[in-house]
Amino acid sequence: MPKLSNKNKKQAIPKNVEMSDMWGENAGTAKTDEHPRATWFRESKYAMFIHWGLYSQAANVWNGKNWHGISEWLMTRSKIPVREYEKLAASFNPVDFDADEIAKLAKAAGMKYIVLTSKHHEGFAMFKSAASKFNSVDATPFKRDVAGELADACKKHGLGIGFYYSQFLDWHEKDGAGNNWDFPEQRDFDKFFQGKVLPQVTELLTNYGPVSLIWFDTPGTIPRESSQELYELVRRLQPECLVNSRIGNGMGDYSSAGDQEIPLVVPEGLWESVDTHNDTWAYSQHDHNWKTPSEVITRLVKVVSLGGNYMLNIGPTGKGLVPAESANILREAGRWIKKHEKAIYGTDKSPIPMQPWGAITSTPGKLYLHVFQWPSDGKIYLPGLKLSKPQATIMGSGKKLKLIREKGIITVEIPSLPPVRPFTVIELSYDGKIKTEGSVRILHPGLDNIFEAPFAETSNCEKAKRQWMEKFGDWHHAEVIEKITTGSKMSWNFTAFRNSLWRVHLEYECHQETDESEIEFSIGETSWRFPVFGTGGGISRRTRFRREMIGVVEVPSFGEYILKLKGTDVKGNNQLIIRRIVLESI
Ligand code: H79
Repeated sequence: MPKLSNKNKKQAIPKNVEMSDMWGENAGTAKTDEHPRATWFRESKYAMFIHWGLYSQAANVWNGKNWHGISEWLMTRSKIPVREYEKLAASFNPVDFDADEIAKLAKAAGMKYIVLTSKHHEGFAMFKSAASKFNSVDATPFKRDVAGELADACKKHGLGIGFYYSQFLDWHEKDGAGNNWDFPEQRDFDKFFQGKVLPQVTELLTNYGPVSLIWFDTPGTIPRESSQELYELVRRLQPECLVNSRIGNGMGDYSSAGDQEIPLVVPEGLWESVDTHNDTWAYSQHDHNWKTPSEVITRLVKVVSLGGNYMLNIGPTGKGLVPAESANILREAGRWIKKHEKAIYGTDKSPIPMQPWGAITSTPGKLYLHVFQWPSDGKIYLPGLKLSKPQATIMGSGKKLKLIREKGIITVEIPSLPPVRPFTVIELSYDGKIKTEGSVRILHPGLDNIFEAPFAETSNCEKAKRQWMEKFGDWHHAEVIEKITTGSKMSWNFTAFRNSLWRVHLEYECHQETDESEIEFSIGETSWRFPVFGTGGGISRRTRFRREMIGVVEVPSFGEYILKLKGTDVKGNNQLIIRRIVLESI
């Protein structure tokens, strides 16, 4: 064990650990763009997360009962006693595990680094550890060092390697946080921290060559001194190793968004989104809800267009195999990514927010237009941008596209059908520097035009984030406007090209006591009032947005407009939240 600089007071963690900081989101976090590995991180864009441990063998079934949701939490859900859980180790023999195959899969998928759960909350180390015999070498018939094999395979294939390490929750240890069914008594967190966490993190950073990053998780109520000590340990052992924000207490070199969260607005500093492929991180026998290749690509590109990295998870089985559907989907997405690598790796964020047709990535002198919705009017508009000598081609074929200026807005003329499936990317070159000016939102004919909460101007109400679970531990996130009362105002500016007709939908959640509250909608001279209805939210604690049609509006002619919503008679106390308004082309 290393000599520790900080003096450590005994830290008692309360019996019922309140997860006050699940994801380190209370952090000030991660503004170190000067980190030695910052450029590598920023350019990599796409990574593989692997959740693999004893829970993979149980596959979300215990004593014949199926659990749904995140399967690495099985031990707490079934309140499995430590002694019984340890039997999973005694039969853990994933003979099909092949680190080389997994590295090859990551390569084929287009991923640049791999992060393995070296120890999840269950407390089992997937590496040889002198600090705890509860590890893949000493406690199993398998007797292999998974972290080591994967680190070697990554090195061989030119991939980065990172280790997930759960530094606060540890259900195997009396003094780790979280296990109240075996260990109801007061715990001595620092004893666990000094005796297991620091030594194991030391092992990870000593025995496997250069480690690209350490991915801590679920800081909960970890003491500030512990986060600090951990951070200093990493810095000392491997100065180039990146640390994510879930180390807790506002520390870390980059920030991880919430589980499965893809933000709408560019976060500060270096950042990433982490995502499940289905609705669990670790393998579950009965979860087949895979994101399709198109969804994987869309989510990756959205994140990259906001300047972040996308880390997508796989959950190998108890035998060490990646589920075939998951692997095939990743490879399929990878084929598209390979053809469009210039539009992804090493790119920077978009100069304007998401457009109705898709998202933009950029490099100096180029914009890459990733078209998710192919417009039926044969045009892609680029509102708010001024470019000198722009030229457009289709990525792949190099076919030139005509560019025109329509009412001062750069417009790309596109063929009637997308030439590349599932998505076509248009490469737009220009001279000199990009300039942004004027409205970045235009009503795009033939498409759904979405007015999202974070882009509204508001008064007497507030922008906020909501998160909830669908299946257990399967997080969903929404950005909304809350604290809406009588007199609240929300507005969005936009440009319209010509006379056009739109169906208006409102996506909101409204509790029963606020049922039949009244809101006013207006665009230009047109306005009307409409009721909102209880959506049933709050009963199951899951947010249940409802997308309700509220009318049809005519936008008279070319010009600048403001879409406004106003609370005219809102009952209840903060019981209505608005997520977005959608103008659907008629
Ligand atoms: O490793 C994956 C998850 O197991 C881990 N993060 C990802 C990357 C994770 N651990 N905890 N959490 C995510 C969030 C914890 C949420 C909680 Fe709960 C809400 C803990 C207590 C209430 C969900 C519901 C878990 C237990 C009950």
